[in-house]
Amino acid sequence: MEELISYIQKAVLEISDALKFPDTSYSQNHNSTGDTQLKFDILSDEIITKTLTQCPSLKAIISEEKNEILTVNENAKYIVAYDPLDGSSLMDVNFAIGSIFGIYEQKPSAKNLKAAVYSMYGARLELVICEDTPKLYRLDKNNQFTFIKDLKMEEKGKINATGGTQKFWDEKHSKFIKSLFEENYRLRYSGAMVSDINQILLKGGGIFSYPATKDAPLGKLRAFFEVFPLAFIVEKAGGKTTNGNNQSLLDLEFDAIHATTPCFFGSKYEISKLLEFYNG
Ligand code: P6P
Repeated sequence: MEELISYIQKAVLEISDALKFPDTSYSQNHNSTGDTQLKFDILSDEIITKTLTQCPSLKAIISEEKNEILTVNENAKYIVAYDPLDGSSLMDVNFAIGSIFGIYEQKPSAKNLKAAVYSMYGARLELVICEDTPKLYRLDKNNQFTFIKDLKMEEKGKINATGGTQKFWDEKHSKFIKSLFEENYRLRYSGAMVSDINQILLKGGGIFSYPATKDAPLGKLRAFFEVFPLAFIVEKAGGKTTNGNNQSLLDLEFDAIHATTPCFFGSKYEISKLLEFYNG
């Protein structure tokens, strides 16, 4: 596992360097989810693929930017599912964005998730690496990742990150979101899931929601390389997750590698409150 994580660090460093002078234009291509690909989406996917395929313990790759699973070494142990540049549509406004990695043993399934990693390409380059405990690292002056602290979610927070187009929310979701604002929660939503959940983790609490909506009844966010890795990290930090009905996003099973799901990540108080609104 440590060897594979060191290859992820190498890829993240190369993406971070390339982001200093990026081409922010769009390609002519679309990914499996129908998103028009930025040239930098394709470049970051190429950087990760080129780097990770050098790792002897890599069995296969699942990527937001690849239609199919890419088998590398049938006899190796780990499958890595990644979003090479989550929030890439915000590159043109210079918002913080990141790469998300889920590391699965033998088979891509939430119960086989053994580690999750995400990077934050912001004012500083940071990494959160989670096997048993989410650990924050920061790139130092010697170009080394230095451990900063363990991440822990409090019982309750103040941040409300409200995804999805509001006019397409159903009534119970609108009532839930309104109830948090009536408790003085603050709206903190950038449009990059990894950055919005990173803020909730580092501020110690709150909720990120991307519900089923009339225009996305199965949700928008992808299970294997967005939802499961971040749910793994939030739960290891002491938070809770749900799809609006169950007790954990990590109980969900999907076959399609680009499957999406409604998803909620947060402190215990906010998730319990959501489940009351969602299930009467
Ligand atoms: P909306 C970015 O494209 C992304 O996949 C997530 O990072 C983000 O949370 C979501 O889509 C934003 O979607 O519909 O709010 O613009």
